[in-house]
Amino acid sequence: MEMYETLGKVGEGSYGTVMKCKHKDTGQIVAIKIFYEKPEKSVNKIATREIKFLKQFRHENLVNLIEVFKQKRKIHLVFEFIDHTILDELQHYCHGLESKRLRKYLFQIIRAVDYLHNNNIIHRDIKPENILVSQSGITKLCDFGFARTLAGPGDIYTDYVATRWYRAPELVLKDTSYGKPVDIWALGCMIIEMATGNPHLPSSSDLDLLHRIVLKVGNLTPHLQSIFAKSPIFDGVILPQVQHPQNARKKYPKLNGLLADMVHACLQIDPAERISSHDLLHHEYFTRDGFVEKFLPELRAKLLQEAKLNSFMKTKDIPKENELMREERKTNFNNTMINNSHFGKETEKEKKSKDIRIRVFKIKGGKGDTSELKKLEYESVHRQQDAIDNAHATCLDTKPVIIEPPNSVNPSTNANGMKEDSYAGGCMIMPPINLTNNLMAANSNLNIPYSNPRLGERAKKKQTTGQVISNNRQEDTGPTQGGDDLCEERNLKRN
Ligand code: 38R
Repeated sequence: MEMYETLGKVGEGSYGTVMKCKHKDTGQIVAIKIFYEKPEKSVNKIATREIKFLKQFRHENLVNLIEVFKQKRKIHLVFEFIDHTILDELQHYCHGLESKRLRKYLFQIIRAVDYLHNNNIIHRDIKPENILVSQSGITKLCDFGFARTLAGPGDIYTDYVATRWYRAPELVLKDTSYGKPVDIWALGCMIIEMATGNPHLPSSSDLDLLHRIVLKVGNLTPHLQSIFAKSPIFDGVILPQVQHPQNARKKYPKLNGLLADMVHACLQIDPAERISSHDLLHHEYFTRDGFVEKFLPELRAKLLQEAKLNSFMKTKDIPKENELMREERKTNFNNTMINNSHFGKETEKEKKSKDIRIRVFKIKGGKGDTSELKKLEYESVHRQQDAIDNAHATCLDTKPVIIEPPNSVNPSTNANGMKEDSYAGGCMIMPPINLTNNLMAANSNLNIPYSNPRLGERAKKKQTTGQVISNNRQEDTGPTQGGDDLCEERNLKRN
């Protein structure tokens, strides 16, 4: 941490805090996720799970892990810093995102989900807070603390609690055989929110959520209904039977027709009937008017530009990185393409600075929580640019880069394979990954008014860098808010 200057806090959750920091030597701006040091295993479990996923998977629409270290017994994950989140944009554009921008974001978000699903990973906490957006409009899925490999036949998932508003009915009812469709449901909820500015199923308890699902989406399937009837949590509660329009466009009249079709395909009560990420990517919403053909080269160009900009900013002897930073702040939300043509050719030094290294620190005194960190060492060094290039080459079908330890034994390590010196080496290039948290109990009653936690967040979040942003949208933090008033309310708070 001595190597970094702290610029401020950008996030806080049950896992710990996220700080925006600047590397003292290179000037690189990073986001450091600092996990709480907790006697309970849960935080370390989330951290090691996140590291494990980040180690294995790399994609241009997943956030990149730069390094991992432990200091004062706390696990630190150092990520590339990405400008803002979708939630920030929704707070800015309170009636939803403009349709062209929306389509570009959704395409990238679904690409990331498709990549995970192709690798049998479910994210389990897709929500606006977990989608980062760069200034040039590249989106990156983050927070892999809840991500997990798909269970095999007969395997049962252990309990976890995703953010309530985006939770699929089978999760609320604790059906143990859920899978990829839970991410598709969350996507459906998030798409509506991104298009309209209003969360689709804001809810204050599990029962409240189920009630809203039945009112706004559809009646439970017989299987889910039988779990509901047997559940002691919902003892004596009867859910209404509701008639819903069969037609997607009637059901979601505020959405563009093709987007309504897509959302309808995501928000099916029966998980087996939900659309797959693959079919989403090939949905007419994206294929119409040559969008994919036009957007893929644009995305590729943006990625290259950002890679160049990164290496440019990391090169300490390039003058006035601060001007770039200032520019970065000025163009916040502008989403304009950065013109990089003046950057010229990369030097070898610049190229080198693209390597992402995992520095494994010697861990003293930690008990039982270090095994995953230890495994991080002996990883070979890859070039990030290579990964970017590979990703470009395969575009819609990027395969994960699994980083295998080389066979040779590094003489500077101890018996456990741990580096004796911090910063001694143990470098590797990292892929991206993510996860989130949100452990709220589920008791409730239908009459608990829903309050919009965003208002609480907004009150905490200030315009300048380095202010607290709470991402917990499950908290009941204030007075009842109704859908369309939220925007006005938010703007009143803003002004
Ligand atoms: C920002 C910008 C503004 N707010 N994050 C992803 C890492 C990251 C975050 N890289 N760049 C950012 N940029 C941990 C925020 N807030 C934020 C976003 C996501 C806070 C927490 C999380 C969830 C992963 C997590 C930092 N983890």
